[in-house]
Amino acid sequence: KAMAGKTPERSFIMVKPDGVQRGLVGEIVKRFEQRGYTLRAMKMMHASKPHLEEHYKDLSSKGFFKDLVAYMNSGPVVAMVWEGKDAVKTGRKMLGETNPLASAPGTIRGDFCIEVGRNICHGSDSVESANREISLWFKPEEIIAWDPCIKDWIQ
Ligand code: 3AN
Repeated sequence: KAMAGKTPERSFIMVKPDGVQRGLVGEIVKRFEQRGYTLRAMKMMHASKPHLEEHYKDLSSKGFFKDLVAYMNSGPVVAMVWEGKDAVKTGRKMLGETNPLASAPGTIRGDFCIEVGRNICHGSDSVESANREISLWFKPEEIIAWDPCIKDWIQ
């Protein structure tokens, strides 16, 4: 098996409030499933402003920070942990660029949005961020160990 002996990488992927309101949860989940990633955790929640400020603390000096937190607090999000080979970098590729106008067609943002402040999804930008974000959004017992046998075919 390709994965034998290796700890598979995990990324924190989130459908933002606009993605939830536009009915794109299934579309985003579908793309990670069909690419071959394994879903380890998923929950819908209406995140508090302090929680979102912690999530985006690296951006706290930016002019758009307050609007970003208000947007993310405007409705429920769907938080997920996806696992598999190169999950962080490939997850970002699947999402597209931060600015949807720079995102290639075929990416999630390149197919579904045009506005940087309404870019429908989030993906961790490094393995370190992924670990930090996963422990911010999920308790250890919410991350489910299971073994989809299909991974023998796709990983
Ligand atoms: P990404 O979401 O691609 O990791 P970050 O972490 O730089 O990008 O930005 C986090 C979020 O902040 C973006 N998803 C977007 O919603 C918002 N954002 C980033 N840059 C801008 C900007 N120039 N104007 C408004 N919002 C922005």
